[in-house]
Amino acid sequence: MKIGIMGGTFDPIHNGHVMLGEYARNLFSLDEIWFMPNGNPPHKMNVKIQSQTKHRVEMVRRAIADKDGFVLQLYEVECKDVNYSYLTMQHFKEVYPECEFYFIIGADSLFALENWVHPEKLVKTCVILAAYRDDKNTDEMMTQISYLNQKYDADIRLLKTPNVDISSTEIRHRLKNGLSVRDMIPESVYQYIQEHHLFVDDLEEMKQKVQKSQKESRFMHTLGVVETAMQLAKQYHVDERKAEIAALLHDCAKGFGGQEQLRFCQKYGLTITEAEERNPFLLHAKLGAYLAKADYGIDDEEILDAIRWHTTGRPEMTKIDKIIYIADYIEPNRNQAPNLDEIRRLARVDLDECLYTILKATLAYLETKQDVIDPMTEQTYLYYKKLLNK
Ligand code: DGI
Ligand code: FE
Ligand code: FE
Repeated sequence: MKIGIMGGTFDPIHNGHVMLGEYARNLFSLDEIWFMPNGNPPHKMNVKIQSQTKHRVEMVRRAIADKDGFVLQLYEVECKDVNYSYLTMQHFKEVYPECEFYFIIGADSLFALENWVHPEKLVKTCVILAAYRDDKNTDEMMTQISYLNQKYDADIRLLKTPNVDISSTEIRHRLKNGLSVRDMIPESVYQYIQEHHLFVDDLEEMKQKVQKSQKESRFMHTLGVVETAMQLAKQYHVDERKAEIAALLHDCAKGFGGQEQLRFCQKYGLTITEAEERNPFLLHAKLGAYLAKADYGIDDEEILDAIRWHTTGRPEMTKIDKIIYIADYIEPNRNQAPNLDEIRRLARVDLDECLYTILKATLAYLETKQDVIDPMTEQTYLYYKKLLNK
């Protein structure tokens, strides 16, 4: 058996990797290509590997699932020690003595090979295929290959590949910025990335930033809204990730006092209504939407709207608007409002009924307190009252 080894971080695996495997198999009549995601690559010890090993592995599994002779090799991932190629290959040689191995490397690695750990031991275990793009000058590579072959008594050969200009770094960058990567990765890998929200902005970072901006009790409330909103999103088939972000950021402007909020709104050119002037605390919703975009980099209008309308609501609320509005009211740390048990029950049964009940209770509460009633709260109430024939 002739076996090609394609090691890599595969973060994510892309069409260039798959194609390289195919070229190697065809040009050198290999029986199998082992795709081997690395666990602890020595040269990347300091670099944060972007997606967890589990995801890198699953993406490879999907990318090669329908390719004859392509095999997922988990040896390095399961190996607890740092992965040195010479050790991995010595292991394969020992376990599969009858196999001939072809270790596939890129052009860059060809020029770094001397700095690897024990290159002289590596070359004893396998043929090395140095991939180069056929639009590049080969002289330099040929010189390096002869040099290394002589120095180590190695069998290094050129592996001609077409010019596929794809890199995992660029794919991660494009995904982060919402650009298309569809012709750079297999469809199945794309689906997997979407399903698991890989390579999008790190929510942990966002969470820490919110935490820093809020008092502890407020942050506890925020986490309660996140949890509740995600449950509701799941039940009502709303994108859970969007609900999570909207919930996390819904009170992100709440750390500022009323006067500060007024000043910020003026500074950022946000309109201030009469009700908001009289009770600047109402501004934290629209200021929150502004900051979610400006400070937290959220562009999604559905998320921004859910934040913008979370205090007053609005007529014709979207499902995510409703979920944030309701979660804000019923999250587990809330215990003041009357009738909470009934409202919590309603949330699981009928979003509109629940919404209406909260609006009604809020207006009643504001009236007893003689507090400013934002016309939008009133309008929202009337809209849902009519809609539900109350
Ligand atoms: O920011 P939170 O305290 O988590 O929640 P929120 O943004 O929904 O604010 C809740 C308060 O908002 C609650 O005490 C009712 C009040 N509210 C809702 N509509 C109006 C309102 N307050 C005034 N003054 N006017 C309104 O129209
Ligand atoms: Fe709020
Ligand atoms: Fe809130």
